[in-house]
Amino acid sequence: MTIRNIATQPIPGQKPGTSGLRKKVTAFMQPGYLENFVQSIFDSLEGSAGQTLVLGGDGRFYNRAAVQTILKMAAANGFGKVLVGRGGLFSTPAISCVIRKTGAFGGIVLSASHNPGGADGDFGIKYNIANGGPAPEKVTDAIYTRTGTITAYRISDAPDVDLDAPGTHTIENMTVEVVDPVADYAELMQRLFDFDAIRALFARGFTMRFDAMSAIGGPYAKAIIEGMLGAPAGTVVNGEPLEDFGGHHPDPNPVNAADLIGCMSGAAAPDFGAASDGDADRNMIVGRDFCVAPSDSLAVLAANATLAPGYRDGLAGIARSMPTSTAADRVAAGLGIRCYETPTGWKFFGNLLDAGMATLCGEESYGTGSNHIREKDGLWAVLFWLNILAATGKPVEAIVREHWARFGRNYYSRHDYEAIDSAAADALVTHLRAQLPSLPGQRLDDYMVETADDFSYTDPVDGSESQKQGVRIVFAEGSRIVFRLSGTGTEGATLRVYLERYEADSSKHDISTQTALAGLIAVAGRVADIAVRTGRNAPTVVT
Ligand code: G16
Repeated sequence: MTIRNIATQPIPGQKPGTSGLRKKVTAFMQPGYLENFVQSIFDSLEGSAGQTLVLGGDGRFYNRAAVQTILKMAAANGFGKVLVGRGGLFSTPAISCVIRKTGAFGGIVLSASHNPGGADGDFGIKYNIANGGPAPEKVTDAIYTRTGTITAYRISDAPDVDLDAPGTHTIENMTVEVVDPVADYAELMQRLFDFDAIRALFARGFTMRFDAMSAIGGPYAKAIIEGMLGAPAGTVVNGEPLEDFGGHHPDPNPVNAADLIGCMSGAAAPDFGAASDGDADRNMIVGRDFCVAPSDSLAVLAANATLAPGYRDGLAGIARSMPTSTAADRVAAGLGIRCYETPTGWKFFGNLLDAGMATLCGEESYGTGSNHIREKDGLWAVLFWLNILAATGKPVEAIVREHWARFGRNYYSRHDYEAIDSAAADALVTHLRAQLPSLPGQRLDDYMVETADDFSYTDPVDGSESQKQGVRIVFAEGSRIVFRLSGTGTEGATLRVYLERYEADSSKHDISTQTALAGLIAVAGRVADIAVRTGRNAPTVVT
């Protein structure tokens, strides 16, 4: 085995977005593309010599090849040990769990999350730090800077490791341990939730359908829900991770998980439905004929947290991303705790969790999690719901309706305009920003503008600042419109329009969401001049 220095040149555009570097698989497979980025990660780390790295991905196309390359580069860059999931697999939450449990130096997650897989799909890579969470902006900025000056990368010419053979292997002076990707995570879940009560619930005939969308959530859901909790075989569907996710778009929302939504309707519908995404950090919760909005799910979990053993002592605080509805804020106010509002990107929750300021976190983009790890966690949210269902004996819909009756309902929807022209998207945002000073005090149809700004955030723990995190127009009585451009897409730009209206009166909690928001949708279209600037008369996806 020899370590080789391979000359290379900077490749433009290797800038991490909302969550790591995401590009088309074809971009990643260009000579040196992955290697440049990985070397830039390693060059940006201090004190990694002899340390342990955790490595794995969601099993999408190119996962195995990328794992082999990264193992050889880690050995050439002086790491002491790499813990890699069997088959090169790890869900994102499980990597976070294993980094924390083993005291590893950090981890590399190979995933483009909810983006489609396969040879024509997307690939992604993300570095996680020692707390188990995504690297903060100062680290990702340093990595990006390095990609612009790189001249060589280091790699061993050792043969490939047998990723399907659990146990210890060696590359140069580095140990490679192929581990069970599920075990540590399953053990953690067992400590947080009342597995006896959930087992008893299934034993009483409670039925569930968990759609893993042919992604990495399958092995975890099968081991825990069918294995440890005794749900009948077949409860987990699409449970085998496939390189192209079996053609699924593994983004668990009512549009992409239409099959699950269909199964949750009618007399034969199971009591409870759930889905997770490509890397198993997102979740969707469904009752019979009833979808739970992610922002509501966060609020319900927070309001019922003490039913789960891991949260029996209550919550220190709640955190949500800025575009997420303010339903959680109302629960926090009721509990007398703080609700923090952060920019979009799970990495912004890390400091609040580390400092013990927040216990639960959540986002409108089907992400929920807590201080048990430093990533959002799809199966965790599903188990939390199961724990609540077991403890209360009530159906999903009743739990949400009772929540609305107590706290009011935040009608909420996100409209995405995908793959629009990037220049047009930038111009739309510029047009919005130009209006900000004149909007407060204006009446837009039925809505009086209270404040309008481009969200900026000062991290209360380390004082770091993040500017231009989304244009928000806040109206009287708790209605909001937020506009931002996605940081995870790989084609053109995606405009996200987030719409929210608060309704305290429980006799008005039965309106369909799009009808309840129709007035705000019209205002958003006009203020941002969406149809003219994007050339689209309707959003691509409405969730
Ligand atoms: C990532 C981030 C989330 C964010 C989501 C969508 O999730 O961790 O915080 O909400 O992307 O971001 P954007 O609106 O910029 O596309 P994931 O599941 O894709 O890793």
